[in-house]
Amino acid sequence: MIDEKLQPIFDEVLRRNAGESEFLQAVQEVLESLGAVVAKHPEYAHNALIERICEPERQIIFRVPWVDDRGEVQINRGFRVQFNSALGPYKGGIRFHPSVNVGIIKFLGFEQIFKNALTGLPIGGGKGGSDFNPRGRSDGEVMRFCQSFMTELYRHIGEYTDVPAGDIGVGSREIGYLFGQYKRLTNRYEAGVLTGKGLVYGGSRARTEATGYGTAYFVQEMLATRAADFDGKRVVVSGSGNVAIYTIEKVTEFGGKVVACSDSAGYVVDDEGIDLDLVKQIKEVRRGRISEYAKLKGSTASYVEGGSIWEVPCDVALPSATQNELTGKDARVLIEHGVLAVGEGANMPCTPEAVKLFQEAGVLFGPGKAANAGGVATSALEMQQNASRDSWTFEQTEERLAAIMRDIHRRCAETADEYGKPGDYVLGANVAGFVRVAEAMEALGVV
Ligand code: NDP
Ligand code: 2IT
Repeated sequence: MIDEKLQPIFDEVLRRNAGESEFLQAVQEVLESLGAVVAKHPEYAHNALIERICEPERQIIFRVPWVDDRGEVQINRGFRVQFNSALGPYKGGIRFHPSVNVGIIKFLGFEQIFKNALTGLPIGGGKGGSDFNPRGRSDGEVMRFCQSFMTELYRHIGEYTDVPAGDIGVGSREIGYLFGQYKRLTNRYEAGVLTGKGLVYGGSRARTEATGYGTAYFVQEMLATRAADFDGKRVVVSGSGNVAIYTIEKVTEFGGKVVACSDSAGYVVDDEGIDLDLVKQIKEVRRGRISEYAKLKGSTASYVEGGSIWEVPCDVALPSATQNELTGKDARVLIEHGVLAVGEGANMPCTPEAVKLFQEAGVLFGPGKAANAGGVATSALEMQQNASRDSWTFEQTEERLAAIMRDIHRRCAETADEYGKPGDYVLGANVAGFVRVAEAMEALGVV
């Protein structure tokens, strides 16, 4: 429920962003958390501060023409939403997926504001992307697409302005092509303009692993509040991309047994525990489908086409694919199977109904803006290394990441306690993130 004082703000957001369902869903969830804050700190509602947080500072939409391998001209749409720069340059990933539209980029950019604030690092919130579908495209096609995308984007970004990174469909290959074109267009070796770079041209160690590792660290902290840990737990991780792979890696290191993962076509179950080297071979090297896992692994593994991965019984569920992939129906099944904790590796993977069911059932629930903040936090560490022309060891970087995740957990938990909702990480994350942004916005005046 949105507090009656904040309802007119949401009504206006609804009117102005009609039909952008994911964006409206993300705003509604945050506004539902803010009633108690404005009661305690009326100054945060002055000068239309909350209305301003809900309106992007700048939205850029552009045409991306490119030539495919058959010589035919293709047209895609590019986006960059520069949502909030009160705490630092806009920061957030770029998503290439056919489903991308302005509402999805705005939801992601909005979430990013609070996530980035929670890291405690000096980064504002933004997000970008395109409806380009990299599936089945050659390296040459992906390169030409990235070059055309950057040919417009370069004028809007910069190390002090806006620093994109990867997201769905954008990994180190795409970041390399984007950085190459930025360098060519500007004639500047400005490493801090993008993060998620390869190690040989200014990337940070542990950035590839950071989101997944960070999610595992965050969930470990949640489990510890119930005197539990990953050891011996059955874990299900959806997706099999960057976040899923490194979540599986760290959870396994922590003693958990990951028994299932997926892609958009189906899921695999392996009661021996997922063989991560095989998943990496299929997904990172061959860019193949998860169905191949069952064929290659043999009798312990099975592949289920379509269906819901959340039917696989588990103690810990880590949705790490995409928004709204875990519904109320799935949540009921997980609760029936006795799930102890759910951590969002993806952005907003659980529907509002699912979140409510988990919380009512007393399941530990870590929202994405806290649980998956390790990726962007390590991007900020990459920016630090670029600014100081330094390069840290893997251990040093992972130690910083682990400390940041423990800190985010503590801040969310303490904020939930302060507002009389112990264990409510949704409230804790929204409020702790909001307060930091609100204080900066108040100080900076009406801009
Ligand atoms: P990848 O592109 O590496 O992997 C995405 C995975 O999710 C693939 O297995 C993909 O399957 C699956 N997937 C994507 N879209 C859908 C869909 N519509 N339905 C079902 N499955 C789908 O992306 P990431 O791992 O980087 O991102 C995963 C999630 O984590 C996203 O929500 C992203 O926003 C979030 N995130 C990413 C961060 C990062 O640093 N990369 C940081 C924080 C959050 P298929 O191959 O079949 O499409
Ligand atoms: O959703 C996210 O936090 C990301 N895709 C990572 C953003 C970043 O700038 O590293």
